[in-house]
Amino acid sequence: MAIERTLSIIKPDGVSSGVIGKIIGRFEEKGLKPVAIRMQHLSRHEAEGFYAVHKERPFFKDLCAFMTSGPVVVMILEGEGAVQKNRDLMGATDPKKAAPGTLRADFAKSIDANTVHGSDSLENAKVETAYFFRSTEQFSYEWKR
Ligand code: IDP
Ligand code: MG
Repeated sequence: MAIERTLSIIKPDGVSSGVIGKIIGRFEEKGLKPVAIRMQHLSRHEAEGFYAVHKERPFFKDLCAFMTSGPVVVMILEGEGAVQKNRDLMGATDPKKAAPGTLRADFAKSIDANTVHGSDSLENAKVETAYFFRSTEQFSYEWKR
């Protein structure tokens, strides 16, 4: 499988409940390496731009309000099949439906406060990683391979 890059966000609930380290630990255990990372309090403009694909959905306003309610951790994860691997580790959008052992089953409180974001396709991963990080902010493990 190809080496991919995907965007992960630890949402405000994950940050405030003190599980940043546990979440990143799970990624690293499964071979997803952070190659860019930053803590940031999103502005409304930044959140609305990021979630623009959902702007017609009924939950858009609440989603943007939640995502700007406190700091988040944005990061790029690199690894074999990183896009799908990250989605598998996250679990279903609604934590009540997320499989046991997934991040959302273990840490999320509700469908709004569902702890993590992950790109849902390689195409979206390219757009989303570029939304938050310039190429000069992305580390490369090339020299180790
Ligand atoms: P995903 O995060 O699992 O990819 P999306 O469908 O892309 O799910 O939705 C983006 C985010 O919007 C979700 O993570 C969740 O926080 C929120 N969301 C999605 N559907 C609902 C809903 O029906 N009610 C409230 N919030 C929702
Ligand atoms: Mg999504």
